[in-house]
Amino acid sequence: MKTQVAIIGAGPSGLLLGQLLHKQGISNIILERKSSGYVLGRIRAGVLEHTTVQGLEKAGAAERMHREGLVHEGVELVFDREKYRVDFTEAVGKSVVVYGQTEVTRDLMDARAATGGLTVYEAEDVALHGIDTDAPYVTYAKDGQTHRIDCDFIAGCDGFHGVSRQSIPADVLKTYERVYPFGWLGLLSDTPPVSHELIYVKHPDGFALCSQRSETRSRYYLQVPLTDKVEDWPDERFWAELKNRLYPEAAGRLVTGPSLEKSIAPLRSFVSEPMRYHKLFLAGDAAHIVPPTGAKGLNLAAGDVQCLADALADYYHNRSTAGIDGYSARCLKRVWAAERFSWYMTKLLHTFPDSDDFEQKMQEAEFNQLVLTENGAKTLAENYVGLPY
Ligand code: RFL
Ligand code: PHB
Repeated sequence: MKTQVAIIGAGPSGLLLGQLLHKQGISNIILERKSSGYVLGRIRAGVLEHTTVQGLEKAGAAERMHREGLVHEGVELVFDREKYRVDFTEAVGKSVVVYGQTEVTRDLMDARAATGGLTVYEAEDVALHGIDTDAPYVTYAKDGQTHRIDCDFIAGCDGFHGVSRQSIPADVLKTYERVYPFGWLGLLSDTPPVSHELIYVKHPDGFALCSQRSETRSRYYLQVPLTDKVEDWPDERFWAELKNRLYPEAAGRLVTGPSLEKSIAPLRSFVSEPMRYHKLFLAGDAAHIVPPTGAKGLNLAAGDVQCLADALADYYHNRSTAGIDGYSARCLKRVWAAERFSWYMTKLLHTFPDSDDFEQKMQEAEFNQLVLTENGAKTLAENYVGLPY
C-alpha cells in the first residue's frame, strides 16, 4: 500500500490529524494497535479549549459537540474549605466546552468512516523504517501476514507508550520528566453532577475534582497514594471520601450511585525534544505528558495536529518546507506553557506526602495570590481556557 502520510495511533491525535489531512486532500492511513471498542472504552479527558473546538470544526466532526457539549464560563477552586470562583468570561472573555474524550473519539471515528478513510485496527508489531531517508515506510502484522505502507511522512500519534518516539535515535532526543508521588482515582457514574461547574478541591487529606460528562453523568477524581489499587476503593468508600474533601454544602448536595468505571492514573510531566526527526513527526502524548490537573493533554494533542496539518498542507500545496521545518519549535512553545501551568496547578492543589510547614504556607500564599490579585485570577483563566497554538 502507498499513502502520503502514515499515521500511527487512532487516539484523538491520530484521528483528528487524519480528518484534517483528508480535508486538505492529503491521503493517509491510520494504524492502531487496539480494537475500536477498546479505544472508545478509555475514559479520559473532559475539557475542550476553544482551539480544540475549532480543530473539530475544521475536521467536520463538531456537530454533536455543539449540540451536546456544555459551555463552562468558570470553575470553582476550594482551598482548605475556602471557596473561590474563577470567572473565565469576566477575566478573559472566553469559555471552555465540557465534552468527553470518548465522545470526541466517537465523532472523529464516524467522520472518518463517512469519508471512507482507512483505519487498520488491531495492527500488531508496527515498525517504522527509513525515517531519515526519502523513502520511509511502515510495516505491521495483521491476520498472520506482514503488510507494508510506503509513504512520504510518518505521524507518530501513538501515545506515551508508543513505538514512534522509540524509533528516534536516543542520542537525538532530550527528555524532561517529573513523576508525582500520587495518582488520581477516577469514578464515572450516571448521577447528576454536584455543581453545574467543575470544582477543584485542595484538602489536607488530598485533592478532589468534581467534573461531568453531561447533566446526568458525573466524573469525580480523588488523589490517592500510588500504592492503592482500585479494589481498595469500593464505591461506598469513594463517595464517603469525596464528601469528606468537599465543603459541607456541596457534600450535602452530592448524589451518589453505582460506578460505571473506576481507574487509577499516575501523574507525570514529560517532554521529549525535538518533535520532528526527518520524516517522522511526533504529536500528542507521544511527545509530551502533563498531569491532568490543568486539563491540557487532549488540548495539546489537538494543537499539535492542527499545526502539523497546516504544515503538511503548505508542503503539498505550495512546496514550502517552512511549516514542517518550524513544527517542533512552534509546538514546543505551547507545550512548555501547558507543562508549566499543569505543574503549577498540581503543586497548588495536591497534598504532597513530604511537604513541610514552609511549603504548606507557600501553597496557601499561592492560593491567596489568586484570591487577592486581579492578575492572579486572570493568568489562571487565560491558561485554563487555552493559549493560541
Ligand atoms: P492516546 O489517546 O494515548 O492515543 C494513542 C493511540 O496510539 C495507540 N498505540 C499504537 N498504535 C499502533 N502501534 C503501536 N505500537 C501503538 N502504541 C500505541 C494506542 O492504542 C492509542 O489508541 O494519545 P493521543 O491521541 O496523543 O491523545 C492524548 C490524550 O488522550 C491525553 O492527552 C488526554 O486524555 C489527557 N487527559 C486530559 N486532557 C485534557 O485535555 N483535558 C482533560 O480534562 C484530561 N483529563 C487526561 C485526563 C488523561 C487521563 N489519563 C487517564 C491519563 C484525565 C485522565 C484521568
Ligand atoms: C475530566 O472531566 O475528566 C477532567 C476535567 C478536568 C481536569 C481533568 C479531568 O482537569
